[in-house]
Amino acid sequence: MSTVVARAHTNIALVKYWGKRDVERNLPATGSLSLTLDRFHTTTALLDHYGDEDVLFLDGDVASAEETARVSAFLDIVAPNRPRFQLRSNNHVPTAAGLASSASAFAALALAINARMNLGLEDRELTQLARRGSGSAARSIYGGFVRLHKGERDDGADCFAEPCEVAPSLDVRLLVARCATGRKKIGSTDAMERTRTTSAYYDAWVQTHARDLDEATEALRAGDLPTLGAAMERSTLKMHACALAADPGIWYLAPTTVAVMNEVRRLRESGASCWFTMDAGPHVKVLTPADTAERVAGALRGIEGVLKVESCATGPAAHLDPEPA
Ligand code: 2P0
Repeated sequence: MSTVVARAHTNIALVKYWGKRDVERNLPATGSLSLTLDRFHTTTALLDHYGDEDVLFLDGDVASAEETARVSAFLDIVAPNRPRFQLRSNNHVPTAAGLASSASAFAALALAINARMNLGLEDRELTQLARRGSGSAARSIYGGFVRLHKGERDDGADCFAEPCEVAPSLDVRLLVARCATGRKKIGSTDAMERTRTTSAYYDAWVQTHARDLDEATEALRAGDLPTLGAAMERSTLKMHACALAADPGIWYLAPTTVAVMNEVRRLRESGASCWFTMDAGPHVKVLTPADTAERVAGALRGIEGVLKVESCATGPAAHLDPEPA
């Protein structure tokens, strides 16, 4: 009958989510704050299909049984009596290497199923739906800077994302420095659970998180980039320290990652405004004002082992796409 195509852009957390308060409902133990990026996105087409099972194509290839099952389970939560679909998902994101392709993928899927089944969900409800697929996906429903509230309720009704208030003067870029090739060794869902259940620092991570989130939120409102950058670095270093202290320890940082972190600090000591953040992968994302982005990117490109540096601006909200996936 119909084909629905949705597009969602990926996001990078400045204040991180790491750990769940409810695994079944995928409720985060902390809030988070992110920037949706213009450069990386996922396009997902939902097509009618008359087989007994969903069929998922990822970047043109039939997906694994595990990947298909994850998507089918997500669609079943949303619409238990739905028909089966053929899904074509194309990632314009380096998959599973710490650039959060699951964020854009589940945000696009939430939008597509909402349209296809005429569910009539508003944006806030879409963030809650996307979160069931992947915690970070809640934030990719919106463009720009987005805050995900962890909520307190057991049913997750108060866990949702919303856009942040941002000072008009704030004009930033996020430089993505790719520091290694290949897929990550441990997925973030498993890594978060191991961290939560074994890391000696987990409670401290959760307890000190709100201060970083509130400071970053207020800094955005005030256009105070140094305060935002400091909260961002603090959050990523605490997240990685917490994962390092899991048993067995988890680390995503490669030698080149550390070289980039050192260079960012050196640049800052020499007067440049720039701050780093890393996710569940070796790449480093560097926040910097738009007017210094080229200079900072040039310095990062000069580091041995850095494969590519791409400059990202603020990306748009997830939307239905008239173009084929
Ligand atoms: C984040 N990450 O806030 C953090 C920082 C990675 C490091 O959210 O288990 O794929 O599907 O909810 O969203 C990546 O984890 O995890 C992530 P699930 P998700 O962006």
